[in-house]
Amino acid sequence: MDINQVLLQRIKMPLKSSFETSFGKVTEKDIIVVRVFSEDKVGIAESVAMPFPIYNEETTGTVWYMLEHFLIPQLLEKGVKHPRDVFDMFSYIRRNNMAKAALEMAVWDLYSKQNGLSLSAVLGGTRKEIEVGVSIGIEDNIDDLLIKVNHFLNEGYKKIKVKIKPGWDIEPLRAIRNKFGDDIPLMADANSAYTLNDKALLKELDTFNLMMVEQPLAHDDIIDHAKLQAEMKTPICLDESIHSVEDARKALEIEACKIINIKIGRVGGLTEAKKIHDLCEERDVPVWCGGMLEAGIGRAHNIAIASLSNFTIPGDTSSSSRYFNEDIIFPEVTLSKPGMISVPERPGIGFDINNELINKMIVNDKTFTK
Ligand code: OSB
Ligand code: MG
Repeated sequence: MDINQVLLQRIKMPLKSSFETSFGKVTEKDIIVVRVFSEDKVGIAESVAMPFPIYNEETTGTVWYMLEHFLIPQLLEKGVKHPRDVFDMFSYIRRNNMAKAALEMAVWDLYSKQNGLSLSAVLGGTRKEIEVGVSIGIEDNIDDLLIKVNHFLNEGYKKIKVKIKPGWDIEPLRAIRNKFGDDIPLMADANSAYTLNDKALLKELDTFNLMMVEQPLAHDDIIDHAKLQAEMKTPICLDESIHSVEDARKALEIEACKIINIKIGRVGGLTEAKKIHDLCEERDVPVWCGGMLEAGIGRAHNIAIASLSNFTIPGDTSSSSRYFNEDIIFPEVTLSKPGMISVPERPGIGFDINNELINKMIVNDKTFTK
């Protein structure tokens, strides 16, 4: 593929409002924009790690370190024939999936552009439009939460996901059901805030007709999730526990979940994300594309993977305006109709880059050449 240069730009982007989960609060987006250059084309991606190691073990800083010291030198030295080779090339390096993914996703975009095809087409996507939902953080009070739910339902979002934690679980869910009825598509994400000692409370979630409960138990567990799933009617969806297609296979084998949230960064890139998608499709297990509060470039990659056939549940990819006053792509991600985003048909990710805005927000950059 003739990759001769890589550019990293670390940028800090203001979020419209802070986003709180059971593990903490994010107040700004701290990302690395990765560009891989060949003779006449540029592939692009953004890192999804958080600034602190609270969702997984990675941070924006560790992603930069891994890219600079291990991943980029190797890619420039060895080169690849196809983007799927990137994952294999890095497989001897343990974990650091978000760092690997940031580079691999840029190579996929480059490959699509070199072949004049959309990223969706190159990945085997079949949808022209994807169904999307929205994720709502832990709010200060129930009234604020209900205002947000109302707002996003009016925009047509097809899934309302609310963050829960001990002390903010039954009450907010009950308030939403009381106000908006039993039919709105609702789910809860606990980000590992509970243990099996909370079984009685978790079983009470069965009374809310939720689409699923996401990652109720430990981030590194599948055994207790299997025990819980055996006693709960509500499907469990795993997020944090699944880092690879092998993790997915094992979780499904012991029935630790009935649904998988696929995040490209968490699993080390688009190649592995597609493998998990394919495995789940074979086994009739639905998947959806999770979010990491991505800026536009990350959203574009999510839209491409979510166009694959087994992404049958609306994902977390909302419009750019959900989190940002101004996004780093043109056009920004918007809903093509209520609750839908259209999949771009142009080559690569299908969006242009707002370099002027990126340049205003750079805190560090570095060019690597062969
Ligand atoms: O658990 O899905 C999660 C954001 C940051 C880290 C973890 C998660 C989330 C979200 C946000 O739920 C989803 C989005 O991008 O809108
Ligand atoms: Mg989650």
